[in-house]
Amino acid sequence: MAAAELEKLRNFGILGQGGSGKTSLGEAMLFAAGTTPRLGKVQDGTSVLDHEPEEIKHHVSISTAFHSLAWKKFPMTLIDTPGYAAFLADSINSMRGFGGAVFVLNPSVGLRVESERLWERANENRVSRLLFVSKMDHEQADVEERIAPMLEALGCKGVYLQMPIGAEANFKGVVDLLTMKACIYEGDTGKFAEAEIPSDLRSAADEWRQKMVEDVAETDDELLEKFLDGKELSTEELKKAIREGTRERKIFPILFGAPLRQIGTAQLLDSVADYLPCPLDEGAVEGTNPANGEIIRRAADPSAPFSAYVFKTVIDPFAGKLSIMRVMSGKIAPDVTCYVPSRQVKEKMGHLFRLEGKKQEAVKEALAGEIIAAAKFKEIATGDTLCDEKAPILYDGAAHFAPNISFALEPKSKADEDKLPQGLHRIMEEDQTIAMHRDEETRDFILSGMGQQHIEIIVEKLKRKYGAEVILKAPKVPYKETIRGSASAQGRLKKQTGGRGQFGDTWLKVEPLQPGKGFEFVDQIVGGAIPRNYIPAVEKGVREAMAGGYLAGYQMVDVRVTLYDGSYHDVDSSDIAFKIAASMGFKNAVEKAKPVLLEPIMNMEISVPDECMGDVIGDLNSRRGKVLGMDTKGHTQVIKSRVPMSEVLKYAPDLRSITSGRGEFHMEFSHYEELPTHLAEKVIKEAKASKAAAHNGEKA
Ligand SMILES: Nc1nc2c(ncn2[C@@H]2O[C@H](COP(=O)(O)OP(=O)(O)OP(=O)(O)O)[C@@H](O)[C@H]2O)c(=O)[nH]1
Ligand SMILES: [Mg+2]
Repeated sequence: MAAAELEKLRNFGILGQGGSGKTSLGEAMLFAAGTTPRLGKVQDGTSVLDHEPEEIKHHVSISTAFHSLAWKKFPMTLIDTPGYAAFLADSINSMRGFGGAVFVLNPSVGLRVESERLWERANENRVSRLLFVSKMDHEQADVEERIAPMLEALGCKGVYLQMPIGAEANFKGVVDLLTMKACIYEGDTGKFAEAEIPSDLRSAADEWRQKMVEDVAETDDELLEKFLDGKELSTEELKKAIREGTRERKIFPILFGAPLRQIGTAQLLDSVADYLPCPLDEGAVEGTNPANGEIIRRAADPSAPFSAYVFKTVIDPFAGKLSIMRVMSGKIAPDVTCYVPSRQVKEKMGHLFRLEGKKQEAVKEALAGEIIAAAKFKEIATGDTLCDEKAPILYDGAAHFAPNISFALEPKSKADEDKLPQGLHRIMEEDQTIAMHRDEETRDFILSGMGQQHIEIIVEKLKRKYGAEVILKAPKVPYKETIRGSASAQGRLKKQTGGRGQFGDTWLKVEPLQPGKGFEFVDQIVGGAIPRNYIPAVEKGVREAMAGGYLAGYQMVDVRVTLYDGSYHDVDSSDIAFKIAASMGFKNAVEKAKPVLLEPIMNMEISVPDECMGDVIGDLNSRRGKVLGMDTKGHTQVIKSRVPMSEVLKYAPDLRSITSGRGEFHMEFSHYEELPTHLAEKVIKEAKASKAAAHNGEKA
């Protein structure tokens, strides 16, 4: 791209909750700009944006997709992000690539939690936004009444730049409130003509315009004065104020459309060009000087030293690893040496590509402000800053997301088991929200992620891309153990086997601590009952015994252990003997101190249509859930509740069936509570059985 073109470049994200119509909008834009020969559809699997096989199969976006287009001499990069909770990390990380976005609202559903999370993150990332009210051909009475509570929940000042013409099946187009012309579409052809405002809509349109002018004037003192003096504001003046107000996020222009029927797309693209920022408008971005921690600011200036930020990594079946980055300053080309200040490594830039859906277009160089993919980096990962070693800068890394659910993966065969770690490792390069470890006892692979749907998709990818087939087993609940009472006991090891014996003797007291305090070790040995050099071994023995639990093998927490007496033998005592004695003493004390199991409790926010609320709450009660409160958002009820994790391990499909697919939920860990006795007995029994099975397996 030539430097002169940067002013026209628009990198814009498409953001919004799951299923709001983002990808369909992206497809309509690509088609309207003549980039694609026909309108791609999510439902038919013909979308160039939802191109991954798992996206095509499930009709949802899983990973952010990129495509360039040109609209009236404006080169644009469209960034279509996922909207469902399990995949939001990718959308949030992608916000580092763009300064402007189209935020899609779905008036027939209202606002769900995902929209609010995205909105907050877009605020933090200083993303300017247009609001696009989509699916206007859908059930749509009183659209303004539906939008008002959404704007309130988002806490933003929306300004209508258009008035819709017709509704539902009769939705035909929009009145442009700046030019006061009607744009009327011919059926679903995507063709439209400018016309006079139909006479029956004239007075409503005048009212809408008046409101728009007032809203826009309020963003600028000079304009406001003129407006209050009763003077006419010119279209140019209004446009300039809208552009500035949008850029500064004082206002959020509202537009309408129905992308599936190709209505409203051209006007939205005009607004992207007119009101969303170019990289130069986005202002300087802050980073630090890795040498001294000083703040440095870099604007998207192609003549500055080069720096780039990698916000996403993709493993492409043909091109291999692609590091998707935003050039923050200067320019880049293949063979440039990239310095990674966070790890002090250097790597040469590989071939550069512009991403076009699943395809890539090779380019020779890229300037500040452009989004570009570099092939085959070895060391460089998502979240890295790349820069000129002579002018180093370090930008903030990627946002961290803690996985909230774990499943056990059982390889189907030995061959699958061999392929699994390598495949997972590659998937983890693309997706930093998953974690994996091996269960010592069962030898299962434990995969943690952002939700059940997320884990299921990873299992599909493992099979398709890396040939590793696994069975998904019920997730494991990370129970913990603690004690409710205090007790003291002795732990004594005395062994005489031929030569040197083993001797250790400890007296320990255990007491409960406040929840969350973990572990405290108190040494009260006086008068040399146990020589000082054995005390660390005693503490180690206690810690190891705590990690192994007492009731069912789960980590014991919130216990104070006091070592208050003991004895030793001049020849036979050793670290190992004291370690074993301490562990015995700890178990003997715990046995008398009312040990209990603790279970993790989740905070859940469930959004459901009004009519499903009773069923969803009834179901929550049967899962030992507690409803904490309720919020109404349009026709959606948001239920805030606390539910034990063990009861909602497979909540997604159940909620889907109770609400016919219209419910959504988000959950995160809250705290631990005591597991009721009858359930604890079951967990203890299962733990014993699985230990016995593992033991027999070892012997066999
Ligand atoms: N009636 C109607 N349906 C639409 C329109 N746009 C999209 N849809 C439908 O809404 C559903 C979701 O559309 P998508 O474009 O996949 O939505 P999305 O926001 O990209 O979804 P995720 O990326 O998975 O969050 C699909 O069934 C679309 O066919 C529209 O303008 N009118
Ligand atoms: Mg999508």
